[in-house]
Amino acid sequence: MDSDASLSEVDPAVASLVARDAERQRSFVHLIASENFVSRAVMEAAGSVFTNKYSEGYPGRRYYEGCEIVDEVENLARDRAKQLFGAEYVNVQPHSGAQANMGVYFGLLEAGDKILGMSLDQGGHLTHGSHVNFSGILYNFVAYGVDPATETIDMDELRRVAHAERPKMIVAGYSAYSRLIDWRAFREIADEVGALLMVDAAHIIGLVAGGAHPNPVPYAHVVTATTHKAMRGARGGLIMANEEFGAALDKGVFPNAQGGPLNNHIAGKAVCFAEAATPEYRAYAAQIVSNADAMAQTVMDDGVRVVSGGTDNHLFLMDLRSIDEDLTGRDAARLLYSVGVTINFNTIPFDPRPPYRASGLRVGLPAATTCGMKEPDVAEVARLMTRALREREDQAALDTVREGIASLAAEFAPYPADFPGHV
Ligand code: DSN
Repeated sequence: MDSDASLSEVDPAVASLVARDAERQRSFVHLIASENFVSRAVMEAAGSVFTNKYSEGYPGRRYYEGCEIVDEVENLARDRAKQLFGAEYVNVQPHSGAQANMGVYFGLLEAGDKILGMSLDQGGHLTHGSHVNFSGILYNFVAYGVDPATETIDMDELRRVAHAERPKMIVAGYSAYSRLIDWRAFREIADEVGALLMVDAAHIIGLVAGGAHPNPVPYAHVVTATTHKAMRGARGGLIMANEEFGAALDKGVFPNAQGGPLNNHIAGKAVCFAEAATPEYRAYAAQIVSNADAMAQTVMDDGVRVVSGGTDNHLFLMDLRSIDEDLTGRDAARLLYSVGVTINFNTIPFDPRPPYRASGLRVGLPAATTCGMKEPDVAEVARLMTRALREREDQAALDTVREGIASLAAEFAPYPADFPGHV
């Protein structure tokens, strides 16, 4: 093997796919709430020689020799996260948010235990009890949702369900919920029924790191998160808790849920925790929230219904039925992709349509904000999007929208044109 040869020399097919996706990333306006653009520093760490090392176990207790340096990088990542979020215990080994949640359930619960979680169609996550996911297969999930009138969590109803069901765990934290969450109230309810409170903060952890959303760590027994959404780090998961749960959570992740950690990604997590501790990142987190609010206000001014009437965080949900009863989320997302916007369709609370068609679009601002967009820019994107959706039969209108989006994408590109897409 010629280990010095470049990707394009060794494998032109893969090199060309990387280049094409780099070009796709540069050419669109990106509004998928869970995506972002990492720094070159994060990409270098995630693409580093740490990918070569096996290290089952934890720092100081490994099943392989030669782990003294990965011990240092894992300790560095853990210490930085502890400092950033005020956590006593941190586990940076989960490969993803789903694996982090699996590690918690395996570590703190028995199969068959009852858990209260928000249903997927109202804003929850696959790993909060969906019947097609390990969580719904192995555990006895009882679903809670949002209030039909306010489309926000009704804490009185949650308390009633918790007292009636007496779950072992309550899961808070969502994938498509645009309002602040009252962590203290959740903890009070959990304490009243003797349940553990798990907060899945995957979507909002970057806002928490930047001081733009209340921190769940002081209230929850355990917090899970991902590092690649608004957090803007290498792909992966994270668990935080008080020290008393540390041994059980360590075991829940390894050996219960996973084998060898992805040390290159742990290095990339360490870098993003350092980046998130800077004043620039705090400004970034505040700008995400401000951009989301500006964009939601603009689409509402344009006559589009936004679930719960707005947003306090990085995302919001558009109810497409307010544009046209027959317009599905899937068709709207495809149309917007054709004019240069990446976005995902999503169910809205009490959606009459199934998830693969859905009646909503989930609009997220972390990636566009990384690209430097401010309130007037995202308002312009919002106007172009609603125009495309309303005038979707009019080719000339769609061409005008496409030109407008292309010009914004060029002005606010995530990486320079000569950026190779890998390092
Ligand atoms: N798939 C992620 C999201 O888009 O929210 C959650 O895992």
